[in-house]
Amino acid sequence: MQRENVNGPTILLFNPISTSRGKQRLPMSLLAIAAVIDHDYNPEIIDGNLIDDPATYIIERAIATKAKILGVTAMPGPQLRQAIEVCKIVKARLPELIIVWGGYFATHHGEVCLQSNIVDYVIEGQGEAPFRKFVDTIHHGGALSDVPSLVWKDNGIVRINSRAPMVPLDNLPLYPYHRVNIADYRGKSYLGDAVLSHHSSFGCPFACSFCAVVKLVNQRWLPESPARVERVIRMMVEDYGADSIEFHDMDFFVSETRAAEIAERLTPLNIHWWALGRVDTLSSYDDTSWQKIKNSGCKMIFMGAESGSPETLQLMNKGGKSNPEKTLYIAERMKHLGIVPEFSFVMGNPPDPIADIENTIQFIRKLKKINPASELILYIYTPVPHDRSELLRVAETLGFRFPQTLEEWASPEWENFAHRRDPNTPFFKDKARRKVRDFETVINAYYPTVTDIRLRGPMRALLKTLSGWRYRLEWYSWPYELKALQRLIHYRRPETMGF
Ligand code: B12
Ligand code: SF4
Repeated sequence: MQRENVNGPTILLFNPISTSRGKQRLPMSLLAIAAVIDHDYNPEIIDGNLIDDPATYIIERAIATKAKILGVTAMPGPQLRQAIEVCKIVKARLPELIIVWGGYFATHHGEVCLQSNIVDYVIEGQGEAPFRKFVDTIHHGGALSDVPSLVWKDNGIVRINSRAPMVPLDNLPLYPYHRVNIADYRGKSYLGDAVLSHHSSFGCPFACSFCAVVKLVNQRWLPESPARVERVIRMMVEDYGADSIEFHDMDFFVSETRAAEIAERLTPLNIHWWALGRVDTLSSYDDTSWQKIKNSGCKMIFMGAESGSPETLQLMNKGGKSNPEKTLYIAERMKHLGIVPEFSFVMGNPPDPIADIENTIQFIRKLKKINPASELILYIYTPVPHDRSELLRVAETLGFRFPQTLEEWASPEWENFAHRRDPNTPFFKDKARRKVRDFETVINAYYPTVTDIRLRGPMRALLKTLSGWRYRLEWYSWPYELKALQRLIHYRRPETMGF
């Protein structure tokens, strides 16, 4: 993580802890902003996933390098908790060090960040161009009012500068991978023994009511060209020893021509890969594209199925041509192709969460019958700031409010909220929560996940047998015996991936 200060002033960049040791992914948010300052400054990436006491380390490095700026990325949840804890300590010890936050949480809750007095500035949305301008302004002078996308305090008043125009990804420099130790980020999974990650497009053209991406990118989608994707992945394979790639794009498959060309270019690399897409987009892909995708080593695709009800999909503003029939169709199609579909559902939507859950449970049973290998990720509706969300409007009518301070965000209750599994919203009661979790326990036992690399044959069979009567009778309540067994086996369920 430490490098000689050869290029000019050091800028410290902090990625707070986001997962358990050994499962950390490349800190792409920071690599992206480091890329645009790499030549003229000396970005130093500090990863809370790799060190025990990041606050002390940051203070030491700031003193040693005389850094003026600490950039921090944060998603809601445990990553936010560490961001707050660490910045509090650092601010108290080094009040002159400028702390700037960016990423999902800061973009959604910029004013709350600034009111905390531990965050000096926030950069909203796509970070590269505004961050470069901000860093230059701090080091070489200029007006903060000229830094686009900046949220700042002007004599105590919070100002939000207009957003910077988004920059196409091919016009931005490649990530400076030499700023991290790649071996720290090569992990094992269902895909392979040396998995690295890449983000081959930024944004998404849709505006689903529950989705955090909308405020970040305002329905823009910026794809890397297939040639550049090939260049990066080739480097990961040939120089950094990857045998598989997770594409973390919000919506990898928006363009069929691009996806098919990327697939063709990846085929000679002999890797496995995984990416996220929409059910309706993928349903319209033709056989030739699917064959190319299959041949290139695609093993699994994550899709937001969201609901078994067309009315709820409409309330979610799922857009495009989404409907539950297409989910069933794509599950069948992927069975024949031998690519595992991973479906996420957003359950417990207002105004009638219990009816919504019941409906989606019935739909999931149908889906599993068609393709038992389908992975399931069951989320509970968790509001996000969103100007056009009908769901958020209904939730607010029912009493929902976001926290107004960083302290409140750091509380266990709001940390749970961020995990989207136990959000404790006013319209979502214990009964509904138990219903989802009990169903999940039974269905995960009845159809143990095929991607679990630690779950062996006899254990799969035992789980299936023990859960069989429950599944057949649709009796999901109090599945204590299954919970105990699952704890004992301790298998990796897909929802722990973090999407
Ligand atoms: C990789 C990833 C992870 C990784 C960890 C990443 C890390 N930083 O260590 C793992 C798998 C561990 C993970 C876990 C979780 N994640 Co996550 N994750 C992602 C994912 C897929 C990609 C993030 C990424 O690297 N993007 C690539 C970079 C280049 O883009 P970016 O982050 O947006 O960064 C740009 C700007 O935001 C900005 N920027 C970002 N940081 C900074 C900092 C500064 C200083 C500046 C100036 C600018 C800036 O500039 C960058 C370049 O333009 C996103 C979805 C997505 N595709 O974005 C979800 C996402 C961020 N995760 C999400 C969630 C909910 C989680 C979990 C809470 C899931 C769960 N249910 O448990 C967990 C918990 C994490 C924790 N412990 O706190 C949500 C956040 C929702 C929200 N309300 O904000 C997202 C949006 C997924 C989704 N569609 O809902 N995640
Ligand atoms: S849920 Fe998926 S399709 Fe909808 S806005 Fe978010 S990233 Fe786009």
